[in-house]
Amino acid sequence: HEWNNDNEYAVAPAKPDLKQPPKYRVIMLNDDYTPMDFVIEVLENLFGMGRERATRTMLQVHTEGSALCGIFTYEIAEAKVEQVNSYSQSHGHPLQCTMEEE
Ligand code: NFA
Repeated sequence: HEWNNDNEYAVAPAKPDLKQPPKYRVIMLNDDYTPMDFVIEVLENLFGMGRERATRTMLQVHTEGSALCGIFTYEIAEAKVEQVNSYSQSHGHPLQCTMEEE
């Protein structure tokens, strides 16, 4: 049958590779110092949120300690984290994001 080819070696039948690439959550972390308006600006400009969603997400970080900013491939998630962290640092704020595999 299909495990026996003409060359007398047992070869597994090829199966279609339907695997999706792994995804990563980008999580924003609360701190005591970053101004709320700055956090909203970051969520709007780096995560494409509108003002209402950005405001709700900022408040969730503020009250719960963290919130989801988005779900991305590894490379995009890594770039978002780096952009948030370096932009915040360059403006003298401790705001940080991290990433975790879904
Ligand atoms: N906790 C910050 C403050 O009281 C606001 C903040 C929200 C910081 C979300 C970081 C993330 N100024």
